[in-house]
Amino acid sequence: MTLNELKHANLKKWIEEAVSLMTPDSVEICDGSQSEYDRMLKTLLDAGLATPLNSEKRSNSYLFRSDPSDVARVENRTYIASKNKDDAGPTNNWVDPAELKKTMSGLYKGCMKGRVMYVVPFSMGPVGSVIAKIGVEITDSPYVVANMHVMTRVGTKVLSALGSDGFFAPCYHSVGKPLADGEKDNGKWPCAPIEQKYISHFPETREIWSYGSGYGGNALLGKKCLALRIASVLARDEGWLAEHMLILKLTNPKGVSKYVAGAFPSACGKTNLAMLIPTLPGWKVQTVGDDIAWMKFGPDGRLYAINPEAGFFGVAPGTNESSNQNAMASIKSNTIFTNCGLTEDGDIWWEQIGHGAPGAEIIDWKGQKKPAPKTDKSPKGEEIAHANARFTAPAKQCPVMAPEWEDTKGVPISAFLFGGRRPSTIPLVNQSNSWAHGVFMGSITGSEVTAAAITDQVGQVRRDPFAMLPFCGYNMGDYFKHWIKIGAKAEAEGNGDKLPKIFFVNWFRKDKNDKFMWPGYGENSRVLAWIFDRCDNADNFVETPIGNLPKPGSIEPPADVSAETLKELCSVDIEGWKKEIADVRKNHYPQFGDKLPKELAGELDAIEKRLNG
Ligand code: OXD
Ligand code: MN
Repeated sequence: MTLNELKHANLKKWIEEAVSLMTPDSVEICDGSQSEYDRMLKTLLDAGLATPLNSEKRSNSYLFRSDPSDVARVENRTYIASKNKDDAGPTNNWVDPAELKKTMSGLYKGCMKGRVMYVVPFSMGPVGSVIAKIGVEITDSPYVVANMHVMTRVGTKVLSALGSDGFFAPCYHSVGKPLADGEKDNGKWPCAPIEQKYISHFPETREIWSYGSGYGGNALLGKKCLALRIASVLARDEGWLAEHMLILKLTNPKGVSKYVAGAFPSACGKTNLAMLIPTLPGWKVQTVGDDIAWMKFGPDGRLYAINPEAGFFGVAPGTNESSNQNAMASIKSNTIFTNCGLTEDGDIWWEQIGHGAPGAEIIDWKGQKKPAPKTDKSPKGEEIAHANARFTAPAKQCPVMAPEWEDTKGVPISAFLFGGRRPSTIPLVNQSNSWAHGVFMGSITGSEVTAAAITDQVGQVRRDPFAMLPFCGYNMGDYFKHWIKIGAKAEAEGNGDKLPKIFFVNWFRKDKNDKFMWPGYGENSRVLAWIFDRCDNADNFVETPIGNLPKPGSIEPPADVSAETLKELCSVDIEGWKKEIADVRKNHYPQFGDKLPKELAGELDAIEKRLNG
C-alpha cells in the first residue's frame, strides 16, 4: 500500500508531517506479511547486523548485537511530558511538553536521511477486541519492524480495523543515526549517544516520541510506552486497568479453571511463573500473558483481561530447561536473539543456560572471541551474554499457551498477585482482607536491595508500587486512587464479590544462613493451589494482623522444605512488620503528599494498630 492509498486522513497527514520532518529516502507502509518479515531480516543481514543461527538448531532465527550504550530501557531518559508537572507526579521525569517537542523536533530534523521510513500499524490485543487499542509506529529500524511483527499484530488487518477515522496512538521512533551519501551501517548497531536518547510520552495527546535507541522497550513502542505508560492514562480516563501483570490459567485436578494476574518488579521471575510446570499432581498452569494485562469489566460485573502482546520479549540469562522448559521450547525457531553469546556450532548461549558451550571458542555479546565456557557460569564482569540479553519469540510457539489467549473478550480474573524479592518479613502468601487492603499491598510492593546492587542501600526495600514505578504514565498517587475507585465502582454496582481477590506472595525469603527457604519455580504451584481454593472461600486460612495466612496443613511442603520452615514462611514476623510499616510511613507514602488516597493512609494506621494490639 502507498501513502496515497491510505483511507484515514489524519493518519495520512501525520505520516506526511513526519516525512517532511525526518526526510527519509523512502516510505513503506507495513502489511504484516511473512514476506515482509523475511525482507526485514534480509535487509539486516545485508547491513551486517544480523547473524543467522544454525538452522538445524534454531530454524529461521537470528542473533543481533546492540551497541554497548544501547542495551536496556533508559529510565533516566524516559519522560512523562504532561501539561502540568503534578500530573506526572513524584516518580516520573517531567519536562514541559512544548519544550520537549522543540528539543526533539530538532533531533528528528533530517534524522532518517539515507534510511527507509517504515510505517507500522499495530494492534495491542487481538484485532477487533473491545479491549484492544491501535497504534502506528513510524520507525527507521528494520530490527524494530521485525520485532513488532512478533510482539504485536501488525499490518493491513489493523488498518482495516482503524477504518477512516478510528483512534490510533501516534508513535515516532528513530534510531537517531542518519546516513551520509553512500554510508552504510556496516555491522554497527545504529543509535544516538545517551544524552540524545529520549523516550517521551505526551499523555494528553496519547503521543509517543522515541529517539536515539533501537533496543527493547525504548524502541518497540507498543510494549512499555503504549501498553503501559499511555494505556495507564487511557485506563484512568476510561475506567479500566492497564497493568504490568502476567496472566495465567490455573486448572485444578477436578478440571476447574481460574485465571490469575500477577504484578512483580522486573527480575522476579514473571515469565517463569506464567509458564510454570506444577509439581503438585493433577494441577495445570497455562499461559495467557507474561508481562502486561489490560482489564475491563464485562457485562457480568467481572474483570476480564487480555494480553495486549503477541510475543515474549524475555530475559535470556537464567532461562534454562529447569527454570523454564516452556520458554526454552518457545525459542526453538522463528526467534530473534539480542546480545547473547554465539557458539562455534552456530547456536546461542548465555549464563545459566544449563550447560557449557561446545568447542573451543565463543563470541560474546560485544563480538569478541573468548574461550568457550565449560560450565554455564562466567566470572563476574566477564559474562558472555549481556545480563539484559533477550529473546523475541511468538507467543503461539509456547507449548502451554491457553487456547483462549487470543479470545477477544478476555478471560475473567479471579485473583491478583503482588510480589517482590523480600528476603525477610514478608510471608510466602498473604491474602488481603479487603479491596483497599489489597491496594495497600500493591502500593508497598518492592524488592530488597542486595549487595549486588547499590551498597549504601543494602537491606532497604526499593518500593516499586504495583511493579509500575517505571511504567505509570501519570501521578502514582492518582493511580492508587484509580485502583480504589475500581473497587468502589464494583461495590456500588453490587459486584464487590466478583472483584478479584488480592494476594501478596514472596518466593524469596532467606534463612539466617542466607539460603532460600522456598524452592520456587514449579513448587510455587502449591501456593497457587492455596490461592485457587481461597477464591472459592475454602476454610484454609487464619486471620492475622497483616491479612489471611495459610492455616497449618493447608499447604503441603515440598520434599526439601521442613514443616518447621513452612511454618515460619507462613507466620507473622511482628517486629519485621512494625519496621515495614515505619518504613512505608517515613520513606514511601510521604512522597505522594495529598495525592495519597485516605483509604491507604487508613490501611497503614489499621495494620499498625492490629500489630500493636
Ligand atoms: C521488561 C521489564 O522488560 O519489566 O519486561 O523490564
Ligand atoms: Mn516487564
